[in-house]
Amino acid sequence: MSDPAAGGIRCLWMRGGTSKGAYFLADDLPADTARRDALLLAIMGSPDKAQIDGIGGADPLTSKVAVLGPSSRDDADVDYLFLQVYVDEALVSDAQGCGNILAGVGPAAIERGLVAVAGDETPVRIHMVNTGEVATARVKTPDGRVSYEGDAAIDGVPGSHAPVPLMFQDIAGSMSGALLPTGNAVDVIGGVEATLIDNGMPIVVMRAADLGITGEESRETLDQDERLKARLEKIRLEAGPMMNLGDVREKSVPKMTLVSAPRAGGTIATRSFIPHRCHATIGVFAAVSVATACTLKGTPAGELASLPEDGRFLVEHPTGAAEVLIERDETGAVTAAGTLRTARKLFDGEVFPGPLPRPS
Ligand code: NQM
Repeated sequence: MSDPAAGGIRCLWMRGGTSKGAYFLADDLPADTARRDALLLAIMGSPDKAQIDGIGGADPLTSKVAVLGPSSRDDADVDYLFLQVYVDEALVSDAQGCGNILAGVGPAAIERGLVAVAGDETPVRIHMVNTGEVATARVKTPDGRVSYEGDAAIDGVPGSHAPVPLMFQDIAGSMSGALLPTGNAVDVIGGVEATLIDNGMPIVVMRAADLGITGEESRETLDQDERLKARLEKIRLEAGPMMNLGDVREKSVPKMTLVSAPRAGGTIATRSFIPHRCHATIGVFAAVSVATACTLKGTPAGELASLPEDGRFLVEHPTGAAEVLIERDETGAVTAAGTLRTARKLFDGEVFPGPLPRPS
């Protein structure tokens, strides 16, 4: 591993979907979790609202880390551990995965020589260490190297880029053990009807109207609504143990998703809290989980959704919509899911952490 005292640490800074993060090889970071987390906090500049002394972007969506290594299992090519580095708390959490940062993992694994190019398009099977599941990404590799250029556009990211399709299987109960961890499609918490669901990401789905908002508000408006956020946090702390996630005070799951009827021809409209700030768009696995909730009759999302005939669920969010592909069996149960993302290498070099906290 590179010695932080001696200099920089090898780092790829990439946009993955609508997030941004630092991609490291596991071998370039301390093996000891406490030392690794202290180093990542120093690299990002946390805890500090502005992350002024680090490379973090002062937003949970740009304070993310991917740790890559050779696959520890036969059915995958690369191991990917996701870490959320909190912005204004000295916390690094592995209690969730991230489907947006996942979009950069295939390209990064090829850039770092963990996966060999296999023609004009290279499939990369990614073991998502946080949840134990495998995703397949298809990466454009003309001329023997990763190409980031292309015609694919996703809402929340300006311009167009090379497509990175992602496919998932068996993601139900990724962190909660079951698609519906309480066994119910609807629970009532703090007087609010909620679907506690996990199809890749544990989320709590509630009607926006039941929380006193329309569901059309901007991210900025919702971020300033301290009363709403306090109410959501109270519900979240109750939902955590119900979803087999234990005490979630220091965890970034479950996410809180407020739904309303679609307004732009999509399936459902969402405002997603991750969990203490409103998402500028919506997380990939959160979108898959909401889309799955839309298929459950008699639930807040099921009642508001306008279901597509062709399996292409458009999950509306504050800056557009995310498309989720859902396959269902004859009983209507969701069997597979996928999405289209893009990713881009922003820089490749060495990062220099600020002073590390003294070990206690
Ligand atoms: O749900 C943000 C993001 C995410 C996670 C978050 C994500 C997912 O947009 O799979 O992508 O929910 O904290 O990067």
